[in-house]
Amino acid sequence: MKAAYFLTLIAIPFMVTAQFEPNYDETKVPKFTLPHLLTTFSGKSIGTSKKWEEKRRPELFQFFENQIYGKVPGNLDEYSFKVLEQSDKAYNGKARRKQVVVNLKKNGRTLDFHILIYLPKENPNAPVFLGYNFYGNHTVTLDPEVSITKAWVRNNDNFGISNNKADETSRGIRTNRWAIEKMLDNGFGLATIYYGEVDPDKDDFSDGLHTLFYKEGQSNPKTNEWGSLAAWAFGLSRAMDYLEDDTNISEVIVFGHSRLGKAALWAGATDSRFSGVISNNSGCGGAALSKRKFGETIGRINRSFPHWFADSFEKFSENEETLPVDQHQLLALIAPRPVYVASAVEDEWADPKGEFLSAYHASSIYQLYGKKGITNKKMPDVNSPVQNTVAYHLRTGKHDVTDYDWDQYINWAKSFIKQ
Ligand code: GTR
Repeated sequence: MKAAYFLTLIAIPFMVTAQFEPNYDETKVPKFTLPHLLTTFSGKSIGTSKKWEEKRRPELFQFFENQIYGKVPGNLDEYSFKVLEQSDKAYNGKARRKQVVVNLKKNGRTLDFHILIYLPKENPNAPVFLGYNFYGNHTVTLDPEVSITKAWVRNNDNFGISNNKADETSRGIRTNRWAIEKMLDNGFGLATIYYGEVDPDKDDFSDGLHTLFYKEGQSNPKTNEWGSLAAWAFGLSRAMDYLEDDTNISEVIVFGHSRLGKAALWAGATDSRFSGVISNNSGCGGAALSKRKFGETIGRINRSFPHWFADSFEKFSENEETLPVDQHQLLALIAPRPVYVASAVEDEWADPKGEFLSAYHASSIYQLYGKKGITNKKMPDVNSPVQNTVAYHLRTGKHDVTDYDWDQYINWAKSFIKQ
């Protein structure tokens, strides 16, 4: 009897995971009331951007910080960086390359991460896209001078990565996702970081950024403290500390794909130095509305990736109804700065319609700032971008980052960057 009970206890969580059937049927999307952007939790309506900044934004921000992504527990003790290498001969002399190491210190512990930067030589003070990569800086380019990360990397047979170590075999395997020459030709630069150097993407809090902040005897963040997404967002801000002082860089638009799109959105919400934010296929816990429960859900993401969010987010697993916010309000925290949400037709797991509706519903705060968001509630046709201060496109194809996406981001960024 006791043994059977014990077995049931062990078996249930696995069964729930195994049984998860994502809903891809629009008629089965539950009826829900979207939490109102411009009404405070106590029911007061917000009619000006001033009131938004004084009353509504802070309470929403605190909710996302304490109940979803988790709080950063304090400040660093020390921060420093060093340009390890630079050249003006990259991309056949078209680009200036810099490889910068950033060093973070706290409680006597230390962490290094590397920023790879390409800047168009023709533009001595260029805007850059800043974005994490999934497998190491050496994977975004065939440039033989880019150093290979020594950090833990997820194994990938296709990329020749085993024993969680990257080597020459994986150089350039992700060039398809980073249209570097296109950026350079349009006057933009790229700054990229391997996200695993900031926090390895595994359910293990014994490594990465979190450990720097532990008090004596602590081995996990507290319930309302940061998961990996917030740690990655914090890393983007520390990259920004360097980038904003680099005299060859004018401004920084933060970009991310998928889980790193979720991190980019949170970075945009927490750090107003980013002059624009791009969420590429960020899905659940990113741009997609949670209450639609279409594709990936809160319960599913918390079970598959228990380390991404604060533990406090767990109470909304299979319980989206009680969530007093939704992800359009995350986008709204970025206002009035430009934000771009992009989806892909075959990426139903990320709920393209939920991503679109989020951008649409966030737009009311942009209006209060006199900026144009998404004004038509009907989803635009495939490959027909709508590019205002809030921008959206749905492209053909899969969960990925393509040249088409970069064409749109570059075009849109040109509309608001100071040149
Ligand atoms: C999936 C996850 C998504 C998305 C994606 C990715 O497995 O369910 O939320 O983040 O990974 O990052 O590629």
